[in-house]
Amino acid sequence: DMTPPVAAREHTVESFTREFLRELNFGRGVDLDRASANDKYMALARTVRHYLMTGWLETLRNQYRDQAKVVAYLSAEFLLGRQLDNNLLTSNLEGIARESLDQLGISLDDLREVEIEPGLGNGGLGRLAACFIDSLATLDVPCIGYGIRYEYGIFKQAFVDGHQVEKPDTWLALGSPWEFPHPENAVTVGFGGHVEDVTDEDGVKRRDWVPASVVNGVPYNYMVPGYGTNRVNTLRLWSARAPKAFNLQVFNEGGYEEAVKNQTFAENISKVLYPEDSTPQGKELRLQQQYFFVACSIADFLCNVLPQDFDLHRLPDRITWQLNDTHPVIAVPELMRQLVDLRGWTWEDAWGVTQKVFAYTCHTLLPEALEVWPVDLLGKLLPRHLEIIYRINELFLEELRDTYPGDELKVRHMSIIAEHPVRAVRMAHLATVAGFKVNGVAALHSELLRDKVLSDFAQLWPEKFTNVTNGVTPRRFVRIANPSMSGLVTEAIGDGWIKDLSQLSRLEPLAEDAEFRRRFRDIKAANKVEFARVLKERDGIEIAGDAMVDAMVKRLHEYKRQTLKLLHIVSLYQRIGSGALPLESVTPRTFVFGAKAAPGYALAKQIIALINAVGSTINADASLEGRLKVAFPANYNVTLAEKLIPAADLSEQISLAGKEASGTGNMKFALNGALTIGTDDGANVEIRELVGDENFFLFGMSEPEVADLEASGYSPEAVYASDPDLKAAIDLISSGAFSGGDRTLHEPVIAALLGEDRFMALADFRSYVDAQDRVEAYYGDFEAWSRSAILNVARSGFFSSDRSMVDYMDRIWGAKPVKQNF
Ligand code: 26M
Repeated sequence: DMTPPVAAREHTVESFTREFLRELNFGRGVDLDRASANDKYMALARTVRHYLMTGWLETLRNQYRDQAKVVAYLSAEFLLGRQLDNNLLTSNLEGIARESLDQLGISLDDLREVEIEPGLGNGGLGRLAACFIDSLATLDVPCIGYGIRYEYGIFKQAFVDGHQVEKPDTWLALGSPWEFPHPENAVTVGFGGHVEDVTDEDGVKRRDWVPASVVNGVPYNYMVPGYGTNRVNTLRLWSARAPKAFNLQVFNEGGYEEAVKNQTFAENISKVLYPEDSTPQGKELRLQQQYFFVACSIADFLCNVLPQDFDLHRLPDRITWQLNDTHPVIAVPELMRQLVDLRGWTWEDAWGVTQKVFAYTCHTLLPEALEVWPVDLLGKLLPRHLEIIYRINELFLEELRDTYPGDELKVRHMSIIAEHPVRAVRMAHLATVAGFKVNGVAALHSELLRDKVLSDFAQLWPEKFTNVTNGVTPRRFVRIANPSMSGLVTEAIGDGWIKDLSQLSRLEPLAEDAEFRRRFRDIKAANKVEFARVLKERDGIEIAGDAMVDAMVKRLHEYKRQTLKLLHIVSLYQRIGSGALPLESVTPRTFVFGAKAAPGYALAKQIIALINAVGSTINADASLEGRLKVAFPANYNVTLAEKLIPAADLSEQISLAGKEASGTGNMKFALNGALTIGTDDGANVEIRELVGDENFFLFGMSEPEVADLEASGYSPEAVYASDPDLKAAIDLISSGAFSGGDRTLHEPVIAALLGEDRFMALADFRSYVDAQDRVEAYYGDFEAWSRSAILNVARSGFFSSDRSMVDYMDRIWGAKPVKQNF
């Protein structure tokens, strides 16, 4: 009998309490009256996971039985956020757990706060991966997420005198109740060494990689439960360990130092998440991480997930490896090595299969964000893989020269190998050559990929290129984060929207219903009070409970233009101070910022310091009577997002057009009834198209206008000189008004804006301030604003990651849902 102790059906308060106390006593070894908050949280988490176990086991059993096509989502990042709430929702246990804990005198909400979120990602790309696996489970699609179990996730941000300080994220300090380690299934991965020619017994010659060191990958499995289905997929994150046997051998040869070194080498690999999300640093350890998790994942799928006797020629029927950006692209030569070197396949057979199993998602348009690996580094770490890449390139260039005879310039541009400034592998080219599909993450982004960044490839293989607009999971970002609005929506249209977000369109007529608008407003107001409470408790920040909440939350990067929003705030402050703007006419507003800067990105850190400096000055200025507040809570993360987004009125999506691939925060805000002020960039384009011009504040240059201005020569100095408000705002910063009279402190930020202003913040300033004036006027008409807010919700169903997954299935994977019976 394979039935776990708690069957899925057995949902009663009594059985839940029994399980919970068992976990407390036998799992934690404590009595209820002596249990710490962590004990209770752990016992609760383990109780909840029991209820999901039947579905997980069933899913695994069926995977063997059905041999259905599986999506393997390969991603260096999964930014999961807290697990308890999601698992309570999918197991349908929230009500029962609350009542059970109530009876025991425990508050469920207190225990929720104990969980430290797994922050195993930087931002958009990592969070997208988490939304996608949630949606695939909900849609009953077989999927395995493969990634890295970083011991330290994205750093914990603190502010010291307004400057960012990074602290280690010790998310595992108290252990995680959600992971299932399987050291007995460890996979071995090689690094370094050399390649030899060998001839085996049958006289067949092959290349044999002899690594200098080996590392074990220990899989940690996590449940990925679907909502409203009993499917529970798996997220498998790899943790690096030194192999005992290897060390023993070295020890016996007297190499104590060597053995310890290898131990350190091995365990460093999954130690820490790299916090850069836009300019890859080309660090050796990063490449080790990439190869480590990819090699573990491929070996795992070929040897453990597929049946022993599986004919790998049929691999394309069983799997698509979806490459989340170029970070896992080393999987391409790794699969070739598995087939050619380890299984003796011909190059042609192996390449034929390889080209049918990989698909590549690109997440950027910034040239400096495209990963390249110097061949010196790659060849030292993965000598055989470099050979394979060279061979792939050789054959590819041959094909190119056939197609474009005499066009050596084109051949050089398209080559997988760059020659300058150093010889290096262009990972995006490798992914595009090997992948059977390449997709961008929003309509505009995919267009620009096709017509600009990868235009040569799109010309050669037009059918390879496609778009899948990103989405977000409505479970976490609506149902869980905004329970009150969810209740109202469900009362109006039933609860079908949670699994089919297009049903939100049925709310449209209610935008005209005054009573519905009032209730919708009341909920937003209550969410603001709750957000204010959280800010007070979490950060000691005091904000008005009823001011407009104007939020810009995303990684700090020049292209996203946090400086543009800051210039608007400074300009308001300056105009109020000068008497140009009467204080009574200004709507009370809280400007919320949340942003981490990559530790090595000096200018980004200076921008953070400037935002904090402006914030302190404004917040301390009694003459403003509290009408303007700047709230910049440190360490913005998924947990805080779930509190902020439901409270927001205005969503700032103000990147320079043509730079933000998609954005996904924009979708979360719209779905929670915030209006967007934004440029015609990324998924903003699609949001505006769907919600309507009247319900969106568009400003700034369009992408073609940006390109024109770039071509004709852009002078930020000239813009500064010609706009008195802009000049006054910048001069106020330069005067030392926000730095106790120090005129040098914020100089680098000002110099970057007046010097090059690479992302044309000054060029869009006037248009932005005008749009903010429209915001201000519209907000005063609260009935009109509420109508627009409701229409944003009603018309944003498209941005469910469930829809994204259906698009991936149709356009790329050819995978299908596999329903299982309860
Ligand atoms: C690469 C190499 C070495 C170290 C780190 C990296 C790296 C890590 C994360 C590079 C980029 C990373 O993330 C980029 C990212 O988050 N892109 C965003 O992806 C979102 C989902 O598609 C989009 O919505 C955003 O527009 C895009 O900026």
